Amino acid sequence: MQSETRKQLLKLFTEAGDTFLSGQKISEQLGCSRTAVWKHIEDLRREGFEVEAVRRLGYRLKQMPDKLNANELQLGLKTKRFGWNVYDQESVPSTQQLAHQLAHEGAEEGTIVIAEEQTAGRGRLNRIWHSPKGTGIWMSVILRPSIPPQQAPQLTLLVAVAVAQTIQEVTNIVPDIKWPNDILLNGKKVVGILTELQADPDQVQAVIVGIGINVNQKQFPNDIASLATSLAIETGRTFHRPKIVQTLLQKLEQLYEQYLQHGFLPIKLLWEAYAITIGQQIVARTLNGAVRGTALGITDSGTLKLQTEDGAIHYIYSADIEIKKQ
Ligand code: BT5
Repeated sequence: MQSETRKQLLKLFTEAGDTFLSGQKISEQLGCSRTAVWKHIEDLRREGFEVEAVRRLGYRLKQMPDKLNANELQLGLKTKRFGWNVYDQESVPSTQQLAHQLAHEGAEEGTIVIAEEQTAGRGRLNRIWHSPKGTGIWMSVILRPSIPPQQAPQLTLLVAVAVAQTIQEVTNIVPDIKWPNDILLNGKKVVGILTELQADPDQVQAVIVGIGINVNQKQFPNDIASLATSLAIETGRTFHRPKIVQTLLQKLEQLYEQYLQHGFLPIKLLWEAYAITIGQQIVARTLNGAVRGTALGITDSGTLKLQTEDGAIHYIYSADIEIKKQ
């Protein structure tokens, strides 16, 4: 099917929502014969769209395919800039790697790289991020804020808020954020966020934000089975991934605009509402060793403030946090 006709037909269906569209009406709108309409609908079905046909009423779109490609992601997308430049891939080593390359080549802000599968998905410190095919959201977003590199950790927290709001909206469960980059449901990790920079000493050129969301997995490999969970495991439902990406891009764009206009403070307040780390006894494992104490909060730049038993205050820029049972 020609992509323009396809686009028009999908637009008609999405605008109609639950209402049936008659074959006559579609053929008028598309300027083609009833037989051509029927062929276009068969094409959509072959692509995985579920189109219901009822005699005398016509057609309506019941279900879109759960595919993370530009067509599905942009249909009904409500953002201004985020997600309008999409690199959709079936399989990549890591969406971060491709996004870095695109950012170097000048890709615009809001460009996303998204894949059905990552064969070398990574976390912080090159740890492995399990990214099996067709079940999760493995995505990198390119941002170009005019900020000094020291402020970039704020963006990890901003993204965490956007993802937490998204999960809350689609599941009705309020997730927890564990500083700096984990999102948990029932104490298990459902999302990981990886923020990487391309920067000069005093100016960020691009921030590559990697977001991994476990959506429809029913189980995990042994090494992470006790730590990881998915939206499906927690709710007993399966989710339509393109819809989640659309919601996320919208929240992300809103928060990012707010951040550029008003700074980190409003984001910090939102972040604190989801944070489980604050006020807890924690162990922060940094590259320079472990520090044990009470997490007092985060500073206005997103750094974790920790007080050890002797009363000393430590500022933690990057660490793995273990929350101690009280
Ligand atoms: C993170 O690292 O949590 C950041 C993960 C970012 C993944 C995204 S996916 C799109 C983009 N492309 C990439 O290649 N990466 C980004 P960290 O805090 O270091 O946590 C890593 C640890 O989480 C691992 O050592 C495992 O213990 C655990 N883990 C691995 N895969 C997981 C999964 N699918 N779900 C939950 N936990 C997982």
